[in-house]
Amino acid sequence: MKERIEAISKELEQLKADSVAAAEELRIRFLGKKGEVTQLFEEFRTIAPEYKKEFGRRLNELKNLATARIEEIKAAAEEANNSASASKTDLTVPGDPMNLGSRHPVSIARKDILDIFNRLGYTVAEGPEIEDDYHVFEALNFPVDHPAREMQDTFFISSGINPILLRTHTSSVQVRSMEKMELPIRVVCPGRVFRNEAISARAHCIFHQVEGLYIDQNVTFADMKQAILMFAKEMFGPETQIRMRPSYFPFTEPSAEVDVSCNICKGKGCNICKGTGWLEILGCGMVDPNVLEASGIDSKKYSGFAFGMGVERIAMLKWQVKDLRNYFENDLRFLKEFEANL
Ligand code: 2U9
Repeated sequence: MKERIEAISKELEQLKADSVAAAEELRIRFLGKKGEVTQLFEEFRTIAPEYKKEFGRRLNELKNLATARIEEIKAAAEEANNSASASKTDLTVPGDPMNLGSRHPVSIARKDILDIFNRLGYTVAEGPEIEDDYHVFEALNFPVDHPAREMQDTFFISSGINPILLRTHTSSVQVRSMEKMELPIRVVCPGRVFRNEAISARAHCIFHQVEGLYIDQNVTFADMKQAILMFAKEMFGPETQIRMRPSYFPFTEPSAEVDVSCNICKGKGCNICKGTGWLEILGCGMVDPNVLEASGIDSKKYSGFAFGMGVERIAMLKWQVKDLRNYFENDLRFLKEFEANL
């Protein structure tokens, strides 16, 4: 009996079945009414009592092994059967449409802006959204009583000599670039900015900017005008013209606001440009000597220009988005409009 138990165990280890029916046949062969294992249980009745304990244990082990192995073989056969029927699937049936995501218009505009300045030799610099008063206001020549420094305009995190706040512009990143980079400097600084404003179709308390800074010897207003003209043509089309209007910022002198010719009506006047033929896209100016000196740059030897733009605004003008709030609502009907711009 011992030899038979061992032989059946060995055979069970090596068994295979190529169908569920073959697995069932194996079950009958070993565990059926007249099966090999069942037979051994019959013979067990006749063995001498002193062997009963040992063979009882061995026989139960054999039965458990046979049951487990045949279950395993059956499951494997079922699995093989399923994948064989899967391969009979009609591969010509059209697939279910897949919902592809798309880039957010603000991301697309940000990338387009950075790519253009990258081709002009500008590298990208980023910095913290939580900043100190020094890098956001003090180093940028903001007078102590400037309204931007008031609670109504800026989100403060702490008070004191050099309060911590949410940056209101990415100019702080250019200040940090001036502190650590070697001259000449040519950087563009993209990022989120925060202003304590009521939300409307044209303003939001969080928005995105790209600012730029170029500092070298003999940098002139004409260089700035040329860089901005190049940017405008690349962004809004080769026919685009620019005009500059005098303006004021604490950190630049002289300063200007830049308009592009309206590419909807080609300058004739329409409801997008409110009949003027022009659309404001950015502010710019020659870096104020006080700003250069605050970061340890000799303003007698070096000069530079800077510019700043709102990314949401650029994207509104490029794709005629009427309400800024669309950018923050994540309505798929709006976002899907930009699928083609990946
Ligand atoms: C340094 C020196 C000068 C950055 C500049 C502007 C003009 C400007 C606004 C446009 C719309 C911000 O998003 S907006 O509200 N920006 O008009 N920004 S010049 O000037 C700098 C920056 C850093 C060290």
